[in-house]
Amino acid sequence: MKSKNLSLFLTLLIISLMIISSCDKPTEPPKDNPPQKLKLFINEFMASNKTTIADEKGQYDDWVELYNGEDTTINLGYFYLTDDFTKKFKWKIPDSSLQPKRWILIWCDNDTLQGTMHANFKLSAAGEQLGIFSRDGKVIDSLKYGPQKTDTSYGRFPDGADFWKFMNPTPNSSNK
Ligand SMILES: [Ca+2]
Ligand SMILES: [Ca+2]
Repeated sequence: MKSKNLSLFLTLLIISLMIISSCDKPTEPPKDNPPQKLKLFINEFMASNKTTIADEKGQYDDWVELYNGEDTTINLGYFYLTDDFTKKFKWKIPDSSLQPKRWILIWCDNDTLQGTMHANFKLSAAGEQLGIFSRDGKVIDSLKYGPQKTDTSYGRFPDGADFWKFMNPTPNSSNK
């Protein structure tokens, strides 16, 4: 009788410990916070440039302005620019540092031999798409745009904002 009581006691003790230990366990492993989106923006572009700004060869080509909205420098060499979302890695942006709250101009003239910041595609003034992708294929920024006006740019206002409008071009400077 005594040993029976002891075994009952031990059984109850084990069950109690199991319940307590299961209560201590977190119900699921802690999840990582979703990574914050990098503030690297397609900030302004011109798909029909006749007189606004010429490249190193004196050509009035299409251009895209990127903007670093972060407080730290971004190495652009981690990213790709494309006008076709089915080809995320269409053009690798060359290794270069973009300082915080600064801009950089990329010529979209499909003439990569003219310099480092010359992409291998042009922009369609009738409207198309533009995207920045990271090298692991994540979208950093993207937009689809409609028909464009000659020597009028289309950009975010203010820099890096969600709002887009046609504007007087400000290549390499703050959107107005
Ligand atoms: Ca050119
Ligand atoms: Ca600008």
